[in-house]
Amino acid sequence: MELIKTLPAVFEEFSEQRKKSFITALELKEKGIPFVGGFCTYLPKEIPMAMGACMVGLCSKTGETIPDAEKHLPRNLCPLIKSSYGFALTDKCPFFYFSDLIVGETTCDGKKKMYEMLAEFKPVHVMELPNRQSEMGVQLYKEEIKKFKAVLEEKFGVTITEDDIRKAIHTNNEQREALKAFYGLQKMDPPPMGGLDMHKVLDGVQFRFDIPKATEDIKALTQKVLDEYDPKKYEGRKRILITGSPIGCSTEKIVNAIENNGGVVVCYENCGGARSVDELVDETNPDVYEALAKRYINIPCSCMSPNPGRPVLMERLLEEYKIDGVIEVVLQACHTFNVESYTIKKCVTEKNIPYMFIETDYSSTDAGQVNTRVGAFMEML
Ligand code: BJ8
Repeated sequence: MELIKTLPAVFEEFSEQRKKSFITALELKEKGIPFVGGFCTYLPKEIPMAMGACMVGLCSKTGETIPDAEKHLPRNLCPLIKSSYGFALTDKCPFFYFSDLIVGETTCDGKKKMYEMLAEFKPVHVMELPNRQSEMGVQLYKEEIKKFKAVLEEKFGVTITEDDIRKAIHTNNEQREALKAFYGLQKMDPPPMGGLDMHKVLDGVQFRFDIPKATEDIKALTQKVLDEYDPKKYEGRKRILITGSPIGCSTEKIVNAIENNGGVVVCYENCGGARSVDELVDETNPDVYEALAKRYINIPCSCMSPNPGRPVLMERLLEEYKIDGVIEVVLQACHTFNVESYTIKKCVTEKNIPYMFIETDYSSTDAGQVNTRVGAFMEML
């Protein structure tokens, strides 16, 4: 990344990353580099990366293929699931096409059933993720991670050593540290950037295949944001934390509603933000599989039952980012986050911080309504 570029141009570059990476992916495929596609933060990406494969996220973020998906799937299903399936069905997403193997995981019911259907026309391996963060859960997931390694070794005719895994853990930990330092800039008061710019980076980095280079670019960007800090830009704005389901293309709709009404998004607790980045893999644990299992099963997603880590993370973020208001955004038919919103609301309001719940989907039909509701919420702060 050339640092001569302006800050908006650098943010835009991250935003364009997904599209740009189609060409890079094609070049890498032509060189014989395997591609492994995934849907979830619980997927231990260090295992495919340890064999030199590229990991790519397949969670779709636009509603474009939902009508195709609804030919097979019920209409009243989470848009993330429908749209991801739709992209696979229509082969409109090059990453589905490039993926030599698609890896699912037993998180929510809708996804689990979708994987069964996906396996009828794509090569799919499903990891059995225990839904309980217990010692037994860690042991079960450790065995699943070993099984995943064996599946990759057999499919690609390679051997994945513990040393390879250790290196991949280190590389990814370095990137997690860099990302945390980047989004941690928003602890500043006033914050140095808007929520959409922060999102462009967090989202775009998932489509960078050269992890060390991407990490260097994030570090350089962090420094650049600091160097160009203008406290006046977001002065006096209410500091908002977004939590809930991963919201894909709805991010723009929600963040615009917040930032056009006197707020600024300073923290994302959802996947793509702190939930998926916050914890590192313990590099001192001599058992790499156990280190991975512990780190991944600890992710505080609502598919865990119970899920004590989410209120703990939330309380820490509320304090560190000096949050004035929390907006929970849940995708239509996402039952686990919908039910858990009761606990999250309680955790937030007990700290005397206002909380708002929005249920939405990938369409823009509710943009006006969202804007009105968010506007009223912001006025109340
Ligand atoms: S770790 S948040 S990426 S499961 S698909 S649960 S929106 S109904 S995506 Fe997720 Fe992994 Fe958890 Fe993160 Fe709801 Fe839709 Fe299910 Fe979803």
